[in-house]
Amino acid sequence: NNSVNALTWTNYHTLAEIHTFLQDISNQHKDISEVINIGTSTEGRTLKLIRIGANGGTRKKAIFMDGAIHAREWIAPAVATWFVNELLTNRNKYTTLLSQVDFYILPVANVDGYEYSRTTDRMWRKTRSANSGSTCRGTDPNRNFATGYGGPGTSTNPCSEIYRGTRAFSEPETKAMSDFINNRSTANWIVYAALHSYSQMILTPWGYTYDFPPTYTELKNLGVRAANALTAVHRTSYEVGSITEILSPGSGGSDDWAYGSGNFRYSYTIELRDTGRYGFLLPASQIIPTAQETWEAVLVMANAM
Ligand code: ING
Ligand code: ZN
Repeated sequence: NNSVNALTWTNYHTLAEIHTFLQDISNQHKDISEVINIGTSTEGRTLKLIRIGANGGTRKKAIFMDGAIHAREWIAPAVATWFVNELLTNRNKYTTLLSQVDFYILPVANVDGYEYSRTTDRMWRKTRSANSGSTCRGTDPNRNFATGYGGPGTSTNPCSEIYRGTRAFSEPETKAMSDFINNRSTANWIVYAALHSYSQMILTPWGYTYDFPPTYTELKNLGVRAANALTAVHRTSYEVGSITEILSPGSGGSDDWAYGSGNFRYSYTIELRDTGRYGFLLPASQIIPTAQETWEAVLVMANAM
């Protein structure tokens, strides 16, 4: 079947190609994976994630990763699908890990925005929902989660790139993610990693306040270990710290919610390559090296569970 594994990591792909890849590779590895539709976007597209892990008992330790919550950050789904391919194609390398940990990978969280960025406006960031009383579209899904919702680093202006929406989880995409995480009784969530670009940073909560979270030392220590493993691959430098410490406030982010809701012990936003030379327009020739190095960081996180 020549449609199987029909994804490459030398160019960026459409949503349809990504979704077909997930289903095809899962069909080849049915014993340790499944594709789960977790919801439907504003424009009616399916939110597809893949669970990878050997069937263990109930409440298996689990890591959740999402990509392309922001539409223009194309490197995120490229890296996420590379992870899926790595885990399944080289499954024999990961037998012990996959017996202990379930990976839940949602390569494209903002499906409508991602397609809009591919077809119409390369620099689109937000969802594509209509805003009443405005001709501007979209909510920033990374300002739409409930923890710290409406705080600093957000906007009430529907035309803003950091528009927070009318209320927490107003977007079907963020609602689907939080419902899935809250309701997945077979997952013992430990690590949450949101894949974004760009800046080369591993960020911890909080984004909504300058205060540090109660377990900041633990979050930072694992983040530093992950960054060191990443850097060892291609000598790419990474910064590690809380969002407000090394960036600026942003409230309603997915990582603040993952941690603040109590669902996850560890929560990170990983800002992938680069530091601004190409920015969101990272050449496809950098997909594989970016994925290789980031994978080592993810393995440090997964092995800490
Ligand atoms: N950066 C993140 C953003 O949403 C962030 C930084 C993460 C802010 C988490 C707040 C919470 O703006 C990118 N590149 O999207
Ligand atoms: Zn982003």
